[in-house]
Order: sequence, then structure tokens, then C-alpha cells
Amino acid sequence: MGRTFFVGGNWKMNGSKKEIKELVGAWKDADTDKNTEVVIGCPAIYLDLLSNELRSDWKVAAENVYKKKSGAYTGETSVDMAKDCGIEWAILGHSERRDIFGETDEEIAEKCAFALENGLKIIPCIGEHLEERENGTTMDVCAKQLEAMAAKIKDWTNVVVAYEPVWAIGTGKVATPQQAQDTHKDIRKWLEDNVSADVAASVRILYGGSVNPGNCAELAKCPDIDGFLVGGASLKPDFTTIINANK
Ligand code: G2H
Repeated sequence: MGRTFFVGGNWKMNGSKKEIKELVGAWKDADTDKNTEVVIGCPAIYLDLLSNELRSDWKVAAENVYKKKSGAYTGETSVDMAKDCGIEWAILGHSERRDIFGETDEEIAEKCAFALENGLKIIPCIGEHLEERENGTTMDVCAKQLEAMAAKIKDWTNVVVAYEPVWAIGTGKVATPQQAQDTHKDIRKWLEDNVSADVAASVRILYGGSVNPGNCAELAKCPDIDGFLVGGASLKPDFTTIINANK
């Protein structure tokens, strides 16, 4: 069975009510590939707004959720709160969560398992820093991040993995299609060896890191790239070009 192409947006800490309404309005009737699954990640405070305004064939993701049901966790968003706002997805373990907010592989794995067990689909992010790529440890880093998740995730049906080399994030330095394909293939092999052949064959692996309307088509041709997680370029009306990259 083929893997449905998937394009996620990740607005990070950007946008205002006015900008969201304008962007969503521009996308409303855009002719986009019906064979591509589209999910937009937005800041927690705007999840309800986006969920109400976004065209119904596209879905919304929280950019983070916590690993507890409710309680004294000031500033956090629960899985139930996201679901209460009509949200079906969560992006978890983005490198900005890891590097700026100190989230560990273990904590991210716990969040992944909790979100899945409580009914959210997840986009966990993995990827290496520049010095790790340069010293040849890209796959060691990705394997360690995956290993923590695999120890806790029981069912991979609702998991879409995002591979985002940190050196390519927001820098304009996109991985070449060959660099991305090679790592995606290694990640799929790791899943085959450490989870199962079925999971390896069916899990979508997205590339993220400076994807834009100009570079998406070449990346989309790679056999192990099943879509994208897009930051800066998902804040613009022509994000639709990226959605159509596999057409
Ligand atoms: C990587 C990506 C979105 P950008 O963080 O997750 O952002 O496309 O701006 O590099």
C-alpha cells in the first residue's frame, strides 16, 4: 500500500488573528492535490481559531502538548484541551523544543506515547546538528532519538516522523535531495530493524528544513521522502505550491 503524501505547516511562534484569517482566506478555495494530507501547526492560543477557520479538508496540529491529563503544569497545553478545540494532531520534539526548552529524548518519547494513547496523531521530529553531520554521526543521533520513542510507542499507525536536520532549519540551507533521501532511507531501515518491516513500509517520513516552493518538487521525487514539515514557507499563500509538490 502506498504512503499518502503529507505536507505539514509549522507556524512556530508567528501569526496574529488578522494574519491567520487572511492566510486561511487565501487558501480557502485553492486548488490543491486531493491526494496530499495537509496539517497546519499553530500556536496553542490560536488552535481554536484556526480549527474553526481552516478549510475542512485540512487539519490542525498543536506544536506541543504535555504528558499529563491535567493539573498544576502552568503554561502547558493538554491533549484533551487540544482535542476539545477540534485538533487531531501534535508536532512533538521539534529541535527548537529540544534545544531552547531543554526537552530530552525521554520526555519527548513520553509525550509521544501519552498523546497517541489519548487520541492524538503525532509528528515527532528528529535530526542532527551541523557538527554531528560533519563528524558522521547523523544516524547515531537519529537512532538515539528514535530508540527512545520506539521504547514507548506501542502502535505506529498514527505516527508521521519528521526528519529535520537542525543545520537546515530556517537557515535557507536545505539538504540536497540526495542527503535527505540517504538519511530517510537509513531511518526507514532503522524502523525495519528495530520496530517492524510493516511499520518501516507504512510510516511516512517527512523532510523539514528550509523547504520552499522552489525546492520542494526535487525533494518530493525522492522515494523515501513522503512529504514535508514546513516552517517559514507555510506562513505564505504560496504554501499551496508545496502541497502540490507531488502532483
Ligand atoms: C524546520 C521547519 C519547520 P523552516 O523547523 O519545522 O522550519 O521550514 O522554516 O526551516
